[in-house]
Amino acid sequence: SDAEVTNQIDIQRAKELKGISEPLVTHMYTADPSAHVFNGTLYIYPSHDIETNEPMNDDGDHFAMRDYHVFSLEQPQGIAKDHGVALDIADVPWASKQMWAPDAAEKDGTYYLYFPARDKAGIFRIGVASSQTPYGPFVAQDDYIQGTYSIDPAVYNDNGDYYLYFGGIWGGQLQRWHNNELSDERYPAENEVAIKPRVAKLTNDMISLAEQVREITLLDEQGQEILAGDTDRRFFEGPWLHKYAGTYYFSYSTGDTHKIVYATSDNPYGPFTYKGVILNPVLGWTTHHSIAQYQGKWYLFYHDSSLSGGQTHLRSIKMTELIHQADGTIKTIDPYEQ
Ligand code: FUB
Repeated sequence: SDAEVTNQIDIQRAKELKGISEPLVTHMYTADPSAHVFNGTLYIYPSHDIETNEPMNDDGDHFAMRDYHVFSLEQPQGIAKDHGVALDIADVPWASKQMWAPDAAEKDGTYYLYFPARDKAGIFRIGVASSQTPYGPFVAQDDYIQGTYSIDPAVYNDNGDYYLYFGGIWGGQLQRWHNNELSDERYPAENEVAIKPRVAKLTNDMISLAEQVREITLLDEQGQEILAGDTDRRFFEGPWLHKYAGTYYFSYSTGDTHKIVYATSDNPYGPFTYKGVILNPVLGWTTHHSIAQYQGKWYLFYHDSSLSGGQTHLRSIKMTELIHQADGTIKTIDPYEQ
């Protein structure tokens, strides 16, 4: 499969390439870093990668994670403090396996951890857990958030309105959802509009959807919707939203073309117009990021598989400065020195 081939190539490349930044955590494998600044401290909410006997396949069965740890940093690139287990799958009544990329949000002094996992029927759903501290431990709701599906939640706080972005194709199962109903697996043809990422506003209590899940339209520079065959630009997984100078930036992974790209809009629901590449491919099949401002500078949080010698399911989180240029575009980052 594509996953295996990429992994074999990467083991060779891992020995040769020098990263522009070092792993923030080295005593365990971590991935999918969602970063937020709470009370002046930088917190990172990553996946916790583990060794597994599961087969490596295009559904991502080899990503068999079972818990989350939260990390905090007192300065950029500083030592990441491990706050221990924040949530274990054994304490999530509805979940069966695969605790994938999480995110967190704060409201009125309570912290919420949003996370995907397969339910007992094997369908990915998004759950929520809460804590009185940013680092947990978090207590999960008994059931997943009704109306959610697929993976990779990212919550954006727009002056007190909280938007839940989510979705991922292939292993993330978005191709099984049509008009918010679970159905057969259907991919569009290459010349049809690509599968769209999703968004819904959260209720005031942060644990339910306040509206029907909406699809997010992604346009190219000519105002045409991005097509399924445009694999360098179409949405694959890992949505993230940030705002800069009044503009909403929607960024995501292109999956099998291994890039982090972005599109902009004047509305958090979109439509978003494609602008360019934020991060060139990293070692390992997956690429997954977040963007946050800390101590006056913007940073990209990302992962690669350099520490594990290129093993695709054993990743390490990193951070590097992200530059918004004068015209609002983001400077493309190459993760390895030339
Ligand atoms: O970490 C498991 C999955 O791999 C994430 O949910 C995806 O975004 C990809 O990084």
